[in-house]
Amino acid sequence: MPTERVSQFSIFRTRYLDHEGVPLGPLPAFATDTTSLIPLYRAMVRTRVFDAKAVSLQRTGRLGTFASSLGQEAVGVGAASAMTPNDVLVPAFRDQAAQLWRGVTPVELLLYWGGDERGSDFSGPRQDFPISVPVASQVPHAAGVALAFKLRHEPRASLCILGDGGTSKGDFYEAINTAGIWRLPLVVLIVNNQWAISVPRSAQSAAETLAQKAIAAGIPGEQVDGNDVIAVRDRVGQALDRARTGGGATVIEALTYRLGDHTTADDARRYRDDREVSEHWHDDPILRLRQYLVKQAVWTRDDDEEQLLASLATEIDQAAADYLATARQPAGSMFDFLFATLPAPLADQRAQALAEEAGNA
Ligand SMILES: Cc1ncc(C[n+]2csc(CCOP(=O)(O)OP(=O)(O)O)c2C)c(N)n1
Ligand SMILES: [Mg+2]
Repeated sequence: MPTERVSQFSIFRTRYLDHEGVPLGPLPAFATDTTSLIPLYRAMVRTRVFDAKAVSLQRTGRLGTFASSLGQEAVGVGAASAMTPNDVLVPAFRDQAAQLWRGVTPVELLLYWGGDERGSDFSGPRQDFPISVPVASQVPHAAGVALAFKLRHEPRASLCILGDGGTSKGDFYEAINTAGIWRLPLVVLIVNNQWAISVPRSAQSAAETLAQKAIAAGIPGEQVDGNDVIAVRDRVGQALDRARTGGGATVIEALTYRLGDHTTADDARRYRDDREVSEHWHDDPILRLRQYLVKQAVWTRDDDEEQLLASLATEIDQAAADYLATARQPAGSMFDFLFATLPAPLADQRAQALAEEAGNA
């Protein structure tokens, strides 16, 4: 038959520590000084403490709907710790681990989830994008950021995070196609937490890996163990370096697991087996790194851990108090920051909101 093979591809997965925190081989250079991993560990625990506080604020009627990142902390911390301050983070709604590392404050995140626009007006990483709740709409934005860097000849990269479900959206395909053809300094990090609300990964795509979607865009795709913060930092770091030096875009699929409900508005027990969840607790990214640090004798389960938890409780309790003490914005604010000129129907709604607010005062 006059047929020849014209293309073939493989997808590789990187992991440095096994589930019990035992190295599978030599660690990357940044991790050879074990104490340099302690900030990563602290940041993962900080995210978890923050998430628990946010869920309890929602449960007691003091926060809006919230998306916990329980179990996924290594993805955000690993990725954000590989960025330079000049890179731009373009996050989805479950990426507080990355945002906190970048310098978004816990108070700002709570304001955001409490419905206050000022929560997106970061005091820290001014160039980072606000949270995107519309699934995958942030990926073309991130490609646009990368295009701007390229046109201005700036050695910076754009890091976009989205979920496994988001990779089914046209936005994702369009953005990576553009990134491929224009060789954009973009890293697209897929957080494959195995679920998109109640849709399991197996029902999301017939592709064997989500990383291989990159191949059709002409860019490299790979998997990383998303519960191994060392692996995430290493692979995202390499991709960012390549992006900043003219090597183009990369898609990285981080394999992890959503240990919590989709959001506080969800009850995952209605569609997910408890046993599946408890099995995944054995693969907790925080436990994995802690086991390694303890074995390396740079961390103790009692003193160091207790001190960390105590100082984080103080920090996050204070953030919650500051959030709760923040004076509300006037009702008109929700109309004021989207349009240069407010369309007439919205102007009517604005007037009505102000009148109701005055009546309630
Ligand atoms: C455009 C759009 N469609 C639907 C929704 C409702 N929605 C919110 S989250 C979500 C699933 C997202 O799954 P995934 O991309 O895997 O991210 P994860 O929630 O697991 O972090 C959906 C359908 C939305 N926010 N935006
Ligand atoms: Mg998901």
